[in-house]
Amino acid sequence: MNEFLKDRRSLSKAITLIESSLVKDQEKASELIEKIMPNTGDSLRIGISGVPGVGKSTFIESLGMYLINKRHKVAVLAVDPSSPIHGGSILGDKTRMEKLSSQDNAYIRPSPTKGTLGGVGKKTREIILLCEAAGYDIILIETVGVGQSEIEVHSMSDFFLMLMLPGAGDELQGIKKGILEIVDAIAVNKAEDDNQTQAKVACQHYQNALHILEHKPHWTPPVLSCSALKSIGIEDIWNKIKEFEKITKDNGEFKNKRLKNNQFWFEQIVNHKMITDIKSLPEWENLRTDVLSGIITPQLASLKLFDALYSKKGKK
Ligand SMILES: Nc1nc2c(ncn2[C@@H]2O[C@H](COP(=O)(O)OP(=O)(O)O)[C@@H](O)[C@H]2O)c(=O)[nH]1
Ligand SMILES: [Mg+2]
Repeated sequence: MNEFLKDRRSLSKAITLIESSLVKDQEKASELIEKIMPNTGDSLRIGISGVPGVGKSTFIESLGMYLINKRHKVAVLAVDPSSPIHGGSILGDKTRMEKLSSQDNAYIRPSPTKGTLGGVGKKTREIILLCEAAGYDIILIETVGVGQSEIEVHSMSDFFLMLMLPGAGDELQGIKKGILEIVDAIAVNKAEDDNQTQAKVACQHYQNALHILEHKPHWTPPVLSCSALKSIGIEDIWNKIKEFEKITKDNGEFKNKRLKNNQFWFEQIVNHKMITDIKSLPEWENLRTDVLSGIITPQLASLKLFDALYSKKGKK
């Protein structure tokens, strides 16, 4: 653990630095990341997704408390693509995680209110590293199951859990086919009292749906049910996560996935830098205007733009 990150206040300050868009802060942030690198990587990163209202925050409160009682240090990152527009779910998250947020061994960082890229806080990966350097051994990343954010969160997790609602009929409508291909487990939440029969039906549906897909030979994603509100079924889900961790660590998949995630991250950084560089060229706005007025075709405009980019680079 990095000593200077040992309390939550210093961790928060470091995260604020990482999230800053000021150039001078960004340089400091890069230095900080380099410095903590040797103390990172030693955690289990768990992505948790599902439609708004499925119970993600409540589930995290329940699983988080379970883990705290098992002497883990738990960091929670909420990644919410809607936050820049709607003001985010910070209030919701904090009230749903009341018990957890008062624990010394828990750290809850709500989603940033600005500067998100592709729906997900673009600094989430760095924040994960900071939390690890601060000694958190379980990282829970909550994301709303809309748009690109699941893919992004999947690309920074070791284990990807999808929460579902009980109920017959339309189970598969809320879930895109691609998502079933990347889940490591599905949990049907709110499976208590009168909901139990419907939860069983939903479990069966997802089991069938997953059965059709080809999964990796060493792991068939299990479908479980739970009640985050009543803390039922949480231990079974945790045991499955641990089983997955053991299997994938033994066969090398765990490490492979992290390396693949790094490759994805690298590509994202390059894409982002490329776009920023291009859009900061003076030609960008001019050519956009020209395309809008119809005096140049999009194809020709893009060629001119890249010419401008590369000739600028050549001159450097
Ligand atoms: N009955 C029941 N309600 C739940 C359960 N988990 C969450 N809820 C409720 O569902 C609503 C949305 O929960 P929340 O955790 O904010 O969902 P999120 O949007 O996915 O983070 C809240 O009113 C919760 O109290 C559960 O296991 N059973
Ligand atoms: Mg939530």
